[in-house]
Amino acid sequence: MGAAELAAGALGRPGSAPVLAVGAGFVDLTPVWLKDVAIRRFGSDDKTVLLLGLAAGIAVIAAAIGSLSRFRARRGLAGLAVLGAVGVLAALTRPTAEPWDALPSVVGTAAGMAALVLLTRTANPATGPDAAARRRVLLTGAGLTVAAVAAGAAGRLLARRGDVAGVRAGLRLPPPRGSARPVPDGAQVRAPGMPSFTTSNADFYRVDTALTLPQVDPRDWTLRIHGLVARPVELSFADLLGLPLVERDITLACVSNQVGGDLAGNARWLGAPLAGLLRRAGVRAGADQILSRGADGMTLSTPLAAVLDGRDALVAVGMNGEPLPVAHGFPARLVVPGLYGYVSATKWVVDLKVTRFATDRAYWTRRGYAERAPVKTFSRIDVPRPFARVRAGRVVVAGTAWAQHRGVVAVEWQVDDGPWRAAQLAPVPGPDTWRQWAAEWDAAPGSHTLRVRAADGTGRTQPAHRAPPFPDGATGRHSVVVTVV
Ligand SMILES: Nc1nc2c(c(=O)[nH]1)N[C@H]1C(S)=C(S)[C@@H](COP(=O)(O)O)O[C@H]1N2
Ligand SMILES: [Mo]
Repeated sequence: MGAAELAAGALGRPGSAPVLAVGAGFVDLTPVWLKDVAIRRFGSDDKTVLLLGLAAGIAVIAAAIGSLSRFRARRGLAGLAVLGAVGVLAALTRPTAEPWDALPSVVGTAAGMAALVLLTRTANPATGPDAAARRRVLLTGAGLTVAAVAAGAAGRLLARRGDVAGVRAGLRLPPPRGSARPVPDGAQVRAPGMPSFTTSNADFYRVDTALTLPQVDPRDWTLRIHGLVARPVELSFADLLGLPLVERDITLACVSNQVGGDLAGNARWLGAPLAGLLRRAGVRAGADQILSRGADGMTLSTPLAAVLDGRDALVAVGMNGEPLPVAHGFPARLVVPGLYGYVSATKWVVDLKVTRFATDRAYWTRRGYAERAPVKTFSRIDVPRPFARVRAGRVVVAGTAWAQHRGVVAVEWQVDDGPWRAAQLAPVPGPDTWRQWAAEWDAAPGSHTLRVRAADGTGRTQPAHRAPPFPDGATGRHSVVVTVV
């Protein structure tokens, strides 16, 4: 594994290292129910958990190969060859694969075989095993371990040559031509425990399938717009920054978000209006989908009608006054208000194909997720926290609601099975952000259930029916049990 890491680092293709390639293949093969379990249980740590699991699995297999080799080295060599073949297969089947991505697994397998032969030779000298042989095995093993760790570390260091953090830090974005409506005073409900109206880049949720973050240098970046268009367009990053950029507050939400969940964030995005770029390319009749692709090979399908209906769909380059963080799509991503991330928010975007739903399917829609996935009206109680103990008397109940692009027009809350009461709505810059709400509760001692529901700009109230995130977003009302003392 160390030798393979070194090879991957030397190639400048960190994702071709066998552990990462196999992990990425694993992500693609994971059934949606297991993916939802993983996101629910581990959230943004899902990737770490997967890699730790893989490492443990490899350790067990390696131990098995080791004991197989005690009497017949050939069996161990065969075992290693199988492991290597899995690595090669995984590396070559990545959507971004190049033929030489097979190399790290080949190098790793060769190094593993050499190490195994060396160890078995040391263990079984012609004279038969003795105390001296045992000492030699331990020394050889220790030496090989040191070499492996050093190779792995060197590989990681080499891989960092491709990091774009430095380029990003040196980048200056132009100011917006159209600035965002200011966030109104009072958008932030001031109660301890309330999330910030604008989510900082550091706190912004992250959901993607990328085990290694794509390192896309803006100097090499291009965005191609092609397919059912009259004039295909190809933009460099400088071209993009030369367009009139606008700044908008938009709340992004993930379809995997559960009732009461926090897979959503609100940021101020700086970007070029996507509709203008499509008009420049000249969308041809019959098209109804934009199939976008990220540098990670991910594909997303977005209904063309939503992008062209006048909403602020952006090719975003900035997030909260900075270039996009690498984890959030540097140097450019899509943001479309009102649609779940998996049908709109392509990070590291490099390609837009104007096409038809009947012709092309994207990563998640191929796995059964809905093609049309407007964000469902959602409301959440943020304070008090679940199972909090609060003092009887005046208690602040507050939270967050969203119905992007339709807007939240009412939030109601309920204690136990009592009447629904209107909560106070905080002001918002527009219908594309989430909206905070608050109410005052005269709490009587005992255990109580607080419940919330929101209504959107179309007049519809969030349904009580509980549905899981698959295939087009969870429904149900959030409730919190608290103890009043
Ligand atoms: N290239 C790429 N873009 C992607 C994804 C991905 O896996 N790869 N995931 C999508 C999903 S499911 C969501 S919810 C949003 C999340 O954006 P964030 O990580 O910036 O919050 O990105 C979307 N864009
Ligand atoms: Mo998502």
